[in-house]
Amino acid sequence: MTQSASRIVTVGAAQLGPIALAETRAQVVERLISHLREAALRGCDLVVFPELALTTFFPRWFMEDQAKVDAFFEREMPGPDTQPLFDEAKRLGLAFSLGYAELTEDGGRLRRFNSSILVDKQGRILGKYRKIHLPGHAENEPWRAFQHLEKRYFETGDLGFPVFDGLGGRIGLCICNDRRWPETYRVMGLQGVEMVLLGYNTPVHNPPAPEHDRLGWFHNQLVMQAGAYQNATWVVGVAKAGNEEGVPMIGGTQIIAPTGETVAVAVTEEDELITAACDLDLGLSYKQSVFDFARHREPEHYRLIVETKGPRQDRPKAAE
Ligand code: CDV
Repeated sequence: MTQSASRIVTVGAAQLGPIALAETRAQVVERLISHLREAALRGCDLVVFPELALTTFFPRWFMEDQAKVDAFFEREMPGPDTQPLFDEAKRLGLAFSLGYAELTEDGGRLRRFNSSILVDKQGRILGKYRKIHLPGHAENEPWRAFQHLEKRYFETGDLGFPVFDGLGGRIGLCICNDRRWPETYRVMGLQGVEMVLLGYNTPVHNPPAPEHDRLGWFHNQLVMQAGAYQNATWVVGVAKAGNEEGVPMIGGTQIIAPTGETVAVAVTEEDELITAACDLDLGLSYKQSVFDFARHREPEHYRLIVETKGPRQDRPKAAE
């Protein structure tokens, strides 16, 4: 009997420690390249970098001068500062995903997104995702210890939750706050996703709800493990961690199997690479049994999910 080819993807989850405001793109790219070299030594196929991995997490500051804001954005990808990352990854034969702030011109209009790309081993961009769940607020809220102005600086992503064929499997991208929403994983699950790559910047302190602060690490793990298990997919969650410009952010970078189990986890809040050999077929038995969507889902009863944004006061009538 012929055996099917193995579908092992060795993944490096490349956690970053803090990026200082004063750090240049070239300095940050050097840090990313160090991760690539370590990943190649450890036999990786794919390296996953965090959300907004080229700069400090700038939505923590209220800025009125758009030129100052735009200094955190990339106008081309790769551009002069990021080309060395693409070149080194190609030389090492590594695919990677990278989060960055994207500034693009569309019909004469400037548009800004919190984006992530998947780059194949030949240095070609296989796919792009633009963050859909933008947390925080749009106006200055000086009562906060720090701001979270993603709703001011970015538009809601317009590419849906696409999945891409690559690395012998089906890869999905999402970003940070997206990981808290079951819809994110399910939309990708319905496209047969086998590995979800996501980066995050999650402050320990949540100004509107400080009672959540002690639970940040737990919630991080909870949502990613649930997303993995319920959709029979690998999930690779990668932090930018540590004390960045006075704001402590959680680590907890981890690689989660379709069983829902974490198989590798970072133990620092600094630049740290964790790796795992991920068998893309590990989700198959779940996709064919408890989570055989075609057999067991009942979408007729899930209508509210797409018909309503917030909770409704009027409750749909129960069937007679
Ligand atoms: N970058 C993020 O999206 N951060 C949010 C914080 C603000 C809660 C997160 O969901 O981790």
